[in-house]
Amino acid sequence: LADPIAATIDVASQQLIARAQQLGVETVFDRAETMKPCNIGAQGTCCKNCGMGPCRLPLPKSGIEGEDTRKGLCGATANTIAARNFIRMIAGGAAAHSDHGRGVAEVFLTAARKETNDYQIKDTVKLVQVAEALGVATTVEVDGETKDRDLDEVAVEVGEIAMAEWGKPEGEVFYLKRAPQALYEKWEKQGVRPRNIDREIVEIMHRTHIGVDQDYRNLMKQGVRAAIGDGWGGSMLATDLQDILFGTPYPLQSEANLGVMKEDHVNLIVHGHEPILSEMIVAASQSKEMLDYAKEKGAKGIQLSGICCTANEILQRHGIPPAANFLQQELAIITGACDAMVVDIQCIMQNVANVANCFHTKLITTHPIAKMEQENVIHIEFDEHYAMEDAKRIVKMAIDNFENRGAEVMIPRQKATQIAGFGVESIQYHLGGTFRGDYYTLNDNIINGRIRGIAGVVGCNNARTRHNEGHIQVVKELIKNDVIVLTTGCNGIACAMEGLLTPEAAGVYCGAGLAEVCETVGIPPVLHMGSCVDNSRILLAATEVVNAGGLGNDISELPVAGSAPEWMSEKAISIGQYFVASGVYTVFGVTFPTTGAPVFQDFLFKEMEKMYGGMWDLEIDPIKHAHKMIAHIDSKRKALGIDK
Ligand code: NFS
Repeated sequence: LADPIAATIDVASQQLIARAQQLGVETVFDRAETMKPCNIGAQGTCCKNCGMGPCRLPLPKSGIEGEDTRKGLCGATANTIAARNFIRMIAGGAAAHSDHGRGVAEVFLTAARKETNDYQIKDTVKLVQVAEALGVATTVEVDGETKDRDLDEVAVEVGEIAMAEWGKPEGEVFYLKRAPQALYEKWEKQGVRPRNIDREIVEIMHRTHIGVDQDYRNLMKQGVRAAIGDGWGGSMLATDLQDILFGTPYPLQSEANLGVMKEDHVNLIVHGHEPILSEMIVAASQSKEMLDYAKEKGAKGIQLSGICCTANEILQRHGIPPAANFLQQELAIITGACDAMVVDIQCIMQNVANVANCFHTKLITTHPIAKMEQENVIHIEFDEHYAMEDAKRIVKMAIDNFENRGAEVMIPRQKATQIAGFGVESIQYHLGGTFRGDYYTLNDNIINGRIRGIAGVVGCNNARTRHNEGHIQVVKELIKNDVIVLTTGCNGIACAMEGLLTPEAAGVYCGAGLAEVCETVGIPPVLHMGSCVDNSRILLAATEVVNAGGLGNDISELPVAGSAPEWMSEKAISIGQYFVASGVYTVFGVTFPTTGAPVFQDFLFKEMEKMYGGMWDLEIDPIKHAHKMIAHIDSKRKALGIDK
């Protein structure tokens, strides 16, 4: 069994891991003790792309002396195998983000065509911005006069053009042109501009089939192209269309951690990634009809909370608190107070079904592409045409289950206050110039050195390392050294639980320069930018910093760095790669899936910088991890001539 204290830094989680062990319920933390990863697979040098294998090419303990003669049956080298595996991970991650985006685009089009009453176009300012970025006209000439076009018409056209981004037969992804000109030109020169979102993912599957692409540089060229199609395509469209449908987030107050659950309330938890369903659940759970019904059933109210990126979506738009990040999903059920957990897609552990089976919790899958084999799982397929009806059915199921709770409820007390909901627009509001309406104040504070640089710290939890420890140590070390942090995903939830997402955290944890800026404008030193598809917000914020002037012509010239201290998903690899290809030095913690192919790894860690200005790195120690980022930030400051 796992040692609860060694498994996580979070006290609430420690209590619930111990609780699970008392009750004989197994969790991911225990499994991480009993099953260790395969050494060859972890190095990235196991090839199972055909039936002659798996061919296993581990790096000898003593390293390679002289020529590397390792080969698979077909002759594939360690470099080829690791590169194929790596870009298949990019394909998996890019597909996940982009297919989520496609789902949003479909609902968007349904709403634009007014085929549903449950979804409407909410943010027309963003609609016009997105229309312009997609080449949709927003004005018309009438009798020689320029007039605004009817927004309903614009919305339908935006929906149709957006949908085509996944599979259009010619041209390139529209949003590439939103990048700084110098970056766009780099992509052009390297031949990595994605033609459409789906094609680049399909081409990865083709090129990694046996006997196709056997040059790691050429394989990576395709990996980069698909990753750009994710960050500057599928993910960015997901964010934009979600903002138009559900509202662009603005800073708001909420809480985080398992202590947000309430014993005398119906606890309904939404887990997964798409806000399509969870937006409706928010509305349903706040409706008078459902609240009355909950009271009728003996509850004081309905406490909705979230896990993983669905949590971040409804946090940033409605202030609904996240109860947990990735590694705490089983623990939310072990409280004994989770009346229903509703899941859609991505990052849902199959074991939640086994845990739910030990309690009264109803586990409900909702997406046609994400079901579970266990018999206790209920499937309610969500249909956007009957969105509210479906949502009410789910909320009602949670309410009906309230009375079935066992006696043994244990909700930890721990929760923290947080301010979330930052984005390109709100950073402009808080850190823009009064008259200029751009990122002037932010740039000015970077130039004068109060803010040393900007870090994007994002990503998952990984059961192979102590839960949240890497996240918190990296972020604290950065802000201590005056680096402002932009966060998304499970890092955002970890920072919230630790109390880092409050303006008051500035005085406690920050260096003097960053503390002064945060206190003056009243923002936290760590700005929560949303879910993992919202990393696209970080790309656009970086572009705004370039456009505001004084810090070079490209993202690669900025004093910025990226990090995923506890990554585990394929999505993280795709995100890392589009940050690298956008010019950002990006450090991962825990492990890296190419260590068995040193030449290929060198290509990612060193040579890539010459091509894109950004490169990968691996640093397991969180403090060294942060200092590698700071050293990079300092080198960029020096190159800009702003080091004092
Ligand atoms: Ni991101 Fe979100 Fe968390 Fe990792 Fe999973 S929830 S999309 S993949 S585990 S950060």
